[in-house]
Amino acid sequence: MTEHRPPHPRIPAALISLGLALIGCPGPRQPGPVSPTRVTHTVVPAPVSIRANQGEPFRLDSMTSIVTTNVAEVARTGQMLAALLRPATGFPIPVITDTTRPGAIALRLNTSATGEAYELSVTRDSIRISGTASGIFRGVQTLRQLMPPSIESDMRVNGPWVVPAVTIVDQPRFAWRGSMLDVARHFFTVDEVKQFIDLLALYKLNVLHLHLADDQGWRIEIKSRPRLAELGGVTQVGGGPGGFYTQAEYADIVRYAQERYIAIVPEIDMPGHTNAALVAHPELSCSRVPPALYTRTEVGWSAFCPNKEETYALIDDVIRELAALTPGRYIHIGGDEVEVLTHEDYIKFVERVQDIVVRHGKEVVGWEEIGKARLRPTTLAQLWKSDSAVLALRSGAKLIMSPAPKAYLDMKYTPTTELGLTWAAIIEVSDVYNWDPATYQAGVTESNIVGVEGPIWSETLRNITAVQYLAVPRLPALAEVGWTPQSARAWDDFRVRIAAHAPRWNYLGVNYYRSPQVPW
Ligand code: TNX
Repeated sequence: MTEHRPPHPRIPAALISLGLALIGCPGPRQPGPVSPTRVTHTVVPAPVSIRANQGEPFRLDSMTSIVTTNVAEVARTGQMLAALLRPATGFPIPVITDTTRPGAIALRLNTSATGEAYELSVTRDSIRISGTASGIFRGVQTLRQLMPPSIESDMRVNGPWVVPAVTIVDQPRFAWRGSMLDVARHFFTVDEVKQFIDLLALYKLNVLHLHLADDQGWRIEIKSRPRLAELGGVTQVGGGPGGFYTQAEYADIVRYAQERYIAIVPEIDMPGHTNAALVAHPELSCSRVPPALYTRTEVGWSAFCPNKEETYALIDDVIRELAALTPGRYIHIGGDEVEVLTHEDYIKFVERVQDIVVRHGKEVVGWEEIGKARLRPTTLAQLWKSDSAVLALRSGAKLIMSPAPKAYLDMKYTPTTELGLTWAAIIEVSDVYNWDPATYQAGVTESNIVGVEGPIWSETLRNITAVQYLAVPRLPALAEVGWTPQSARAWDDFRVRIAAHAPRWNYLGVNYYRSPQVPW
């Protein structure tokens, strides 16, 4: 996607402030002790800097308009904001390009801004959001959270629609802030995936990693290999009907995410977790014996045969079609939990598939086990169990931090939580919040990390309501880990802010866990 910038090199916040100071801008204020302008707010993730302006707040009324530049991307964000504001307020909220109109919400590109940075300033007379195109979209989410939760209502409700007079200067700590949805163990419809994307957008996440193939199901149409989805997509955990996305449906998901500045990272897990593919193509297993469909949840037992050219011919077809469907830079090749191949065969496989992905113009993400192979410096390894991620650093590859005891959002909240698993940990909201990706793993520093991701494996999750229950409020907590400077984060502050989001989730129809740690 156009605004999904390369994750590195990243510029430390301090250097950006210094740069802004040199060109005469105040730059982000350092978070610090109570100042006279300190503002209480409920924005999640907490912005880098927020201070109160003199004077009255802004009030939306029947005259409020949205003024955008005529850059199509910004105009589209303006239309999305208008669509959000109209139902609850009942105001017409025209979207126009007339810059002289008073009482307006103005969205402006700032050509010197980078990444997802934005500034938001509110006075009695206007609201201005400026930044990159993606930054403006992020700033709109902040504006949304500065308004009463009832702004999310799809029926007209009473205001007043007051926005406090503040100035916010904001940008993310990490370039990669994601979640993963496992659509293989249980299948989720296009509409359910879009609902999940809406949740990511509200909390300024910018990556949705889709786990598209596993033992139980193959979920994406591959036109040159139609058997994969037709035979491999027919069931799921527990034996339900499963399903798959046609390429047109998948492209619709990608476009929906792109409009929200979220990159879809497609994962085809291999060489293990491949039973569904082998049902369709038994010639790719070393034994050639056609396997049965699988609907239970053990892992580690299936594998593509790494010594057959047919294996790489199929992978080439799959990656070529996926690359054509992927505007983002990355394709995820899995690589986890292979218990039936030799070390040498595993390494050879990963290196060959890495070359295939690069030949199709994309870069590789893999679970941390791929660190055992020779990686390209542009490859990303996803830490989950901390046993081989540091090996990936030998080649200059960087890490996505998804340590299971902190970031696995498919774990139970408490031993009695009905949904979820327990193998990695029991994970309350504060556990997700209280860690620093830059100090979590010995041998890994901030410069080795592109960001954080919260995987949601779906062995126990049969619909999006169940996914939401495990994701909320832990995904907003992880979003703050990824966005907000470490020095500006505090659990006691977060728990109060996130409590105020419950009415918003109720209006949005989002299921959530009422953690006893949060003062609802
Ligand atoms: C481990 S995490 C897996 C998945 C399971 C998950 C359940 C990883 C790379 N592999 O196959 O679904 O645990 O929490």
